[in-house]
Amino acid sequence: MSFFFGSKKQKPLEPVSSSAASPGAPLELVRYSTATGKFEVPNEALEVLRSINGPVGVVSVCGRARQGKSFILNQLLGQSTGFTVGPTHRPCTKGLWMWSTPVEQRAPDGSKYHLVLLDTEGIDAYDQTGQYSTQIFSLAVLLSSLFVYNQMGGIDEAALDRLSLVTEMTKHIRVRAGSAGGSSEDELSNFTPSFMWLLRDFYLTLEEEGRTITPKEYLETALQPIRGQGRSVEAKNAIRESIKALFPNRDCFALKRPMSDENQLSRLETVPPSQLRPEFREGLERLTKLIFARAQPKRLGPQIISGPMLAGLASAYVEAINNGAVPTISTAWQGVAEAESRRAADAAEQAYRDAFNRDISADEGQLDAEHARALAVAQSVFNDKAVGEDSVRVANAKRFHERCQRDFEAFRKERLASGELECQKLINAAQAHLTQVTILQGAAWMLLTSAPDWAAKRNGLYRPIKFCWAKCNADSSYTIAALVRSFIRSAQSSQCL
Ligand SMILES: Nc1nc2c(ncn2[C@@H]2O[C@H](COP(=O)(O)OP(=O)(O)O)[C@@H](O)[C@H]2O)c(=O)[nH]1
Ligand SMILES: [Mg+2]
Repeated sequence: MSFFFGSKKQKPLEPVSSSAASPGAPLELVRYSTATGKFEVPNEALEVLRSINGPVGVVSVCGRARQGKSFILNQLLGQSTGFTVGPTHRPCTKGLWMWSTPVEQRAPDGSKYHLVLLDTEGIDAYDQTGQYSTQIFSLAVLLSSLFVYNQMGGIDEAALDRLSLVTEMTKHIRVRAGSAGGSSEDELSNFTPSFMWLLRDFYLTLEEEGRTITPKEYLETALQPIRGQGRSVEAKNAIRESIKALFPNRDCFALKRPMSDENQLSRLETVPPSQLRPEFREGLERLTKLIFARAQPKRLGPQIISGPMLAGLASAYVEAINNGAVPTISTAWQGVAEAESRRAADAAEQAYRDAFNRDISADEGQLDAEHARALAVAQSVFNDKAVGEDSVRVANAKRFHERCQRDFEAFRKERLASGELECQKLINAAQAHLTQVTILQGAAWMLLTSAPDWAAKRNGLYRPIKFCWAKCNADSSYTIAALVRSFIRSAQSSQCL
């Protein structure tokens, strides 16, 4: 599979803009039907994703319920109401939700890309089984380019233990079909998003041995293996290793408590931003910049993912889970590549039709040249859009070439036939013209030679003769009567008659 072995390290895109208030609404991307026990990807969300042409990044915020995930996403969107923020203990986000209007970003090179923001159901919501949480978590990881893991407070043993879901997840995702169980963390890490551990209501001073440390250093310290022996220590270290192996590109950010007043904390979405603590506002501003800078377009290996590809991946992963299978990245990608290459072939065929000049003359050489020109236009459209392995591309390129060739053959046949007809009509018209001219010339000659004193007036009649001669050569609709009239008029004006 060609995309698997490309280098993962790419020059990061640094967006130059962050979001202003973004109009739109929350839209269900992955819904769980309790009636069927299956996940669904509603069409409305798929259509929004399919409409995003070009690279797309995905920021998902995951973590326990009621810890301000939706609130922080709304802050990223620059609005107080957006994703539902709930004041009660009951979780209000089920499944995966996306913001209906992807946020437009611009890379330093001027190219545009879009960011999709994903809100996820709390992974420990009271009515879930462990497997369900892992599936939600896995889907968010598989679909994002930046995975924000949100939690209250610092990174302690309990917090790390909660992320044992990551180890679970590796059993629920496979890179390649055929490998029994899950894939190794190292192998999976080629496809995992950037990871940001977001700490909320963080009040600790980040210091180590008298030195101020960054949140990233704090995270790395927490991920150091702990000393000791026994199963419990091994399990704790296994979680640390899993996180490190799966998320080689990781960071941490600590946000202060937004307000001191407990009552207002539970309804933050109604509090005007100016009333939030200045240290929280300052942190929020830095966090927003950091998230938008880190949320690069999603990639699978060297392949940059577009909106339609993301829609295809979401459907493929959900379908695999519904079939009781482990979502397999290569299989999902293969399906997407096939669908995309088919779309590319259709687009190329349309481009051929649009480019082909049907007013071309019925000349074999010119027809062939026009076919080659339109085919080159179509090929470049295909090259731009087709993705995936060579075999998939070649098969679809062949399909559109054959269809264009068929189109061309039909057009050539029709054009040559109509060309022949046109030629016949021209020949007939020319023949009719010649006959008429011959008749007129004969009539003109008779007219002249029957004029009185023809020989005497020959010189004076020269101009009218020339005039009438030219007229009947040029215009086959010229009648003998008109010829006579124009000869007489011309001769009278030169006073020959
Ligand atoms: N203490 C505290 N509460 C917050 C914070 N952000 C939001 N909340 C409150 O936490 C509750 C749950 O917020 P919500 O965004 O719905 O949490 P979610 O379930 O994780 O999406 C709401 O009452 C918010 O007002 C925060 O940074 N700190
Ligand atoms: Mg929520």
